[in-house]
Parts: sequence; C-alpha cells; structure tokens
Amino acid sequence: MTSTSTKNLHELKAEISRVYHMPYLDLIFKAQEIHRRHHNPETVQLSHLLSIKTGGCREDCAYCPQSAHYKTPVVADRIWDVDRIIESAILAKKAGATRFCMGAAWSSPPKKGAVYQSLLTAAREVKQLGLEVCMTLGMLNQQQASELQAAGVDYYNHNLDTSREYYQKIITTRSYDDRLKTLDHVRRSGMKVCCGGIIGMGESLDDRIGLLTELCLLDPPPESVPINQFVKVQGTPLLPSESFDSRDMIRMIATTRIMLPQSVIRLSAGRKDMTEDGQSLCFLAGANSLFIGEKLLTTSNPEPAKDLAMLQKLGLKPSTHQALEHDDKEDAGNNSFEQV
Ligand code: SAM
Ligand code: DTB
Ligand code: SF4
Repeated sequence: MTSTSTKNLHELKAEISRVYHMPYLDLIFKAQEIHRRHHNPETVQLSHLLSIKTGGCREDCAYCPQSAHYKTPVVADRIWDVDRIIESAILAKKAGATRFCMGAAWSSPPKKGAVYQSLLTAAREVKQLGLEVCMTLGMLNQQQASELQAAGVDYYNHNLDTSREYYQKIITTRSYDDRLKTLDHVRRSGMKVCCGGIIGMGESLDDRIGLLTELCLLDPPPESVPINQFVKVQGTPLLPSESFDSRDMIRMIATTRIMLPQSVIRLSAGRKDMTEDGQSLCFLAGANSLFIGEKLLTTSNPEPAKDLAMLQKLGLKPSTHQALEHDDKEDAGNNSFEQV
C-alpha cells in the first residue's frame, strides 16, 4: 500500500472505497493476513471505561445520551472524588484490564482550579497502579494536553465520529476542525492518539469511507482506533440505520485494519447487541481490543465473566504490558508474525 502522504485525497478515498467494497470473505481474509503481519493474533487488549463525570453536557451530539439538549434517562452527576476513581481502577486491574479510561461529559475540561487538579491527581494515581492511563474529556488546548501528558496520561480519546459532511447533521455546537485541533494538541503533547467513530447512525457508506479517509490522513495515524456501533438511548434524536447488522461492523473493522495496519482497533460500543459469532468475526477482521466491564459510560456492556469465557473459547489471551511492548517492537520493522 502506498504511503497516504503521497496521495491526493481523491485517490485515497477511492482506494478506501475499493477496499470497503471488496467481496466480504476476500475482505476478511485480506484483513486477517495484514493483522498477522503487524500484531500478535493471539492477544486482545482490555481497557476499562469509567464515567467520572456524567451527563449535563452542553454539546448537542445527536447520538449522545449525556447531552443536556435531550431528555434521556441519564442523571447528571458531579465529578467523582479521586479516591472513588482509584477504587474503581483497582477493581478494573483485578478484572484483567491493562488500561483505565476515564470519560467526562464535558465540551472541554476546566483549565485550572480544584477539578482540573483532581484530573491530574487521578492520572498520576492510576498510573502508579501499573495501569495505562486514558482520558476522554472533550476539547483540549495545548497547555491542558501537555499537563495531562506530564501527569501520566498515555492515551487521549477524541473521536472524529463520522465523515466531515455527515458530522454537520449530527453536531452543530462544535466543528470538525475543532476536533482536528484537539487531536493536533494531543499529538504534539506526546500522548498517544485514540480516535475513531460510530457507525449505524443513518450515515451512508460514503460517510463511513469519509471517516476512514480522515483517520488515514492523521499523520502519524492514531495508535488506537475505536469503532462504535450506535447505541440508541431513549430521548436522543437519531434513529439507528435501517437493516444494520454485524456485517457492517465487520466490514468497517476489516477496512480499518487494512488501511491502518499498525493501529490497535477497539471493538467498542454495541457489543451487547452482537452475538459471540459476530464478535468473533470482528476479531478475525482485525479488532484486537475491547472494553471489559459491565458498563461503558452510561450504557451496558457484556458481563465481564462472559467476555472472558468468550475470549477463552476463541483462544484469545488478554495482552499484558510486556506483550504490547513486544507488538510495538514488531511494528518497528521486523514482522515476526508474517509467516502464517
Ligand atoms: N465528551 C467527550 C467527547 O465527546 O469527546 C468524551 C466522552 S464521549 C461520550 C466519547 C465518545 O463516545 C463519542 O465521541 C462517541 O464516539 C461515543 N458515543 C457516545 N454516545 C454513543 C452512543 N450512543 N453510541 C455509540 N457511541 C457513542
Ligand atoms: C469510544 O470511542 N467509545 C467509548 C469511549 N470512546 C469513551 C464510549 C462509548 C459510549 C457509549 C454510550 C454510553 O455508554 O454512554
Ligand atoms: Fe458531550 Fe461528549 Fe456526549 Fe458530545 S459525546 S454530548 S461532547 S459527552
């Protein structure tokens, strides 16, 4: 595959479209081949997600039950105390997670003051537990990004969510370029970039290809790419795509794997609605990370014991830090998983 930097946008989009529309089984086969060249096919990274500040958000993201613009069952809450966050992180580590991801329903976090300091303290203390630290708090300026990085945040999640065109129909309170600006601040700070999107919210196939095009244009590409299936919560204005099924997720993941071979792809929201066979095909298509824990932010996730049993049935092992470091080294050039 030619480097994305040497192609113009049109050619890149055409290439992604060609891959996306490959015959289904050929696509999965190609994705698995590429997956094995860059990743250990026997391991899956497990992250635990915690909503540290829920609801009451001023943005109007039409998919989100935490937006104050819609009347949903979500009850807005104040930010959690650091001690309570750490108790949850200890349990997540015991349950097998290697990364702890803290999410907040903010347009952007405060720039100073007690709440801001508590975010930095939470990052430091989670890190001391031997967990990777991830945060998703909304838009960041350069100073916030650098201070979070210095406090120990390894990954920052900020999604592009969909294509530039469809985005305008989903969110009116901030722009696509605002998102790209935050991603630039995250990248410059030295944190790793976690950036992906949502499918199943009425977008066209062209919008899915548009999202992947934008992800491929991030230079360097995101280390982590969450692919979410839209979870419809009562009160949010979006209607789910008609005739959406697990093949849409599998096709999206396989195309992401082929276009972003080195990124870790997280099979994120929506697993509660998928069968284990559907999820298995997502792993075959190149997904190698998931959220473990009964809850995502406000919606439910499969029971952890069921997830661990599913992974065991598939012969997949939760990755350890060492295993992840090993994978990174392989990605540096010497692909020892290639000879499959
Ligand atoms: N407020 C911050 C932000 O928007 O960046 C962080 C939290 S926000 C909930 C993180 C991501 O969750 C969103 O960008 C979106 O991709 C995903 N998300 C939110 N609601 C969802 C839903 N109903 N179904 C699937 N994904 C959802
Ligand atoms: C991401 O892409 N998916 C996660 C995480 N990043 C923060 C969030 C999924 C949220 C699903 C809806 C909810 O539970 O509120
Ligand atoms: Fe707020 Fe994030 Fe939900 Fe948008 S996705 S409404 S910014 S919590």
